[in-house]
Amino acid sequence: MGNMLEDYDHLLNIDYKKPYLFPLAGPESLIHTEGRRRFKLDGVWNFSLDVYDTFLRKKFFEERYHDEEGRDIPVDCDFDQWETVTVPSCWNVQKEAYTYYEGTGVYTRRFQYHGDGTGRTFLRIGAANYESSVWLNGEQIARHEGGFTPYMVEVTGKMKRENRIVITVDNTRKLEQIPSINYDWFNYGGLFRSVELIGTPVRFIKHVFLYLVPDGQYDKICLEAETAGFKAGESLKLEIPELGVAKEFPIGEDGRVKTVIAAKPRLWSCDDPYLYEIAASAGEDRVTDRIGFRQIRTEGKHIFLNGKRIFLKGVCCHEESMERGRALTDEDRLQILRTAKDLGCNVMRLSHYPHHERMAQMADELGMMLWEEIPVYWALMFREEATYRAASGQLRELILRDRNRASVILWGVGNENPDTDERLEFMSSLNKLAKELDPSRLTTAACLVNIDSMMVQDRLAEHVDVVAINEYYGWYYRDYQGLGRIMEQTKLDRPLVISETGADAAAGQFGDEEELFTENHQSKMYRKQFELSEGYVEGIFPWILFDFKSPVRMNPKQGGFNRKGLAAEDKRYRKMAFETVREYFDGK
Ligand code: GCB
Repeated sequence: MGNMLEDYDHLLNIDYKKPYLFPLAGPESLIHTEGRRRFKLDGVWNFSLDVYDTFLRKKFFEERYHDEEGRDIPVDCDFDQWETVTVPSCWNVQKEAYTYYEGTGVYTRRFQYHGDGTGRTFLRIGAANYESSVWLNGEQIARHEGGFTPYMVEVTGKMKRENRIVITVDNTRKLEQIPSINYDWFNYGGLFRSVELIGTPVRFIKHVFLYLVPDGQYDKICLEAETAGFKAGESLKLEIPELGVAKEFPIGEDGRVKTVIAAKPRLWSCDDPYLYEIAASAGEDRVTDRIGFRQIRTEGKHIFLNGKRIFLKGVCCHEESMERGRALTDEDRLQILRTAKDLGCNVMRLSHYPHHERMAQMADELGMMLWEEIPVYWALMFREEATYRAASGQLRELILRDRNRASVILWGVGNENPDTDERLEFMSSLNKLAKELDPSRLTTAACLVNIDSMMVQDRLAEHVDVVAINEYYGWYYRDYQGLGRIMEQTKLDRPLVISETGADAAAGQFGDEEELFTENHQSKMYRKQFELSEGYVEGIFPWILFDFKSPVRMNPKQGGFNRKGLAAEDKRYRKMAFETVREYFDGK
C-alpha cells in the first residue's frame, strides 16, 4: 500500500505543495515602518487565476524560456502576456466571472531597484487573503498565513537592477484557519493592501512603542523600543519636541529599551484628538510617528477615558466597498469615519478582522475611538495547535501594527464562540497575550448569553476587561422582553456593552412597524433596544453601519447581503434607523 501511494504521488504529484511550505513569516518579521523610506510596488501587475495550482506544479516561478542549449521552451506562463490588474485589489470585483472564486491567484510584476547597496531592505505585504507566498527572481522568499495582517521579509542582497516578483494568494476557506470555513461576510481574495520596499540602515530600530503610563497621573510616558545590531550600552534617542523631550537611553543586552519619562502631554480624546510628532534615533537610523496619549481604564462597571466616565456610542463596520471589495481608498475610509461621526459615534468596532492600518491613523486624527479585533469568529478548531498559532500570530501582528494609535482602546479577542473548555483555554490565552503585549488598552470579546437562565453566562467574561454581548431581540428573537430580563438578571463585576444588535431592513422598504425587513421595523427595534438597555450598559454598537455582502444571506429580501445596515451598501442612502440612533446618541 505504502509503495502504491508513493507511485501515485510520483505519477500524479499529489504532494506538489510540499517543497513550497516555506517557513511562515510571522509577527517577528515586522518592523516599525512609519517615517521610513518606502518604495511602493503598487500599481500595474500581471495576474492570473490559478485554479489547478499550475504555477507550482509546473514551477512557473523559474520563468525559463530557454533550455541549457539556448533552445526555446514553449511556455504557458509568459507573465507579461497575462491580464493586468491594479494592486492593491480583490479579484472578486475585477471581473464578474471571478466573483465567487476561491482558490489561488498569481500576481507578478517587474521592477527596477537602484539601491546603493549600503543599508538593508525589507519587503512588506500589507495583507493578502489568506495564505500567500513570495518569489523574488525565481527564489521563494516568504510565506504567510492570515488574511488581514501584514508580514515582512528581508530582501537585502537579493535584488538586482531588474527584478521579477511573484506573489501567490490563496483564499480557500479551511477548517483550521482563523476564521474557519463559515462566517457572515464575503470571502474577498487578493493582494488587497500595499506591497512596498522599506529601507533601513544596517543597524536599525525594530520597534518603538509609546504610551501614557496608565496610573491616572497623566505625567509619565513609557517608552518600549527594540533595536537590531546595536551593542549593550549604545544609546537610543527619543524626541518629542513639543513636550521638550530629547533624551538618550542605553540599549540593554537584549537590544531593548524600556523606560519611563516624565512628561505631561495634552491628552488625546474624541473632542481634542491631539497628536505629537515623535522621533526615535539610534546610530544612523531614525523613525518618526504621530502619537496621541490618553488613558483608558475600567473601574467597577464603568469605563473611563482620561478619568472621565464615558458611554460607548458605537457602531460596527465591515471593511468593504462595492466597487473595490476590501481594497478601500483613503476617501472610502474618510466617508466611513464621517458617516459614523454623523451618527454621533465616539467609537467604532472594526469587525470582524483587522482593517487597514490607515483606518486607525485616520481615527487618531479625527477623534474616533476604535475596537479592533481578530477573526476568532464562531466555531473554530480550538483544540488544534495550528489554529492557536494562527490566532495568536494575527493578534501579535495587529498589536505590533497599531499599538501606537491612541484611537484604539479595545483589543477584541473573539466573537460568539461556543463555551467549551478548549475555547476557554484558547481565548483566555489570547486575552492574556494581548495584556502582556499592551498594558495601555482594554480587552474584550463578544460573549455568550444563556437563553435558559436569561443572563450573560460565559466563563470568558471573567478574563476580559469589558464584557460584550451580541443580542438580536426584536429580530432573531421577536420578543423584546427577553432583553429586559437579561439586563435585569445579569450580574457582572465589570462593564457590559452591547457589541451588536440590529434588524434587517431593505433600503427604501417602508410599512408597518411590525413588518420584518421594513425600515420602520428596524427603527422601532432600535427604540426598544435603547429603552430596555438604559442604565444597564456602558455602550452600544448597532450592527451595522452599512449593508454588506454575505453569501449566507439567502432570503430574496437580502439577496446575498446582510441588510442590517443603518445605511445601504452604496454608503449614501441612510435608512430611518440612522436617525433613530443619531437622536439617541445625541441625548447621551
Ligand atoms: C452576529 C455576528 C455578525 C452577524 C450578525 C447577524 O452575531 O457577530 O457577524 O453578521 O450577528 O447579522 O446575524
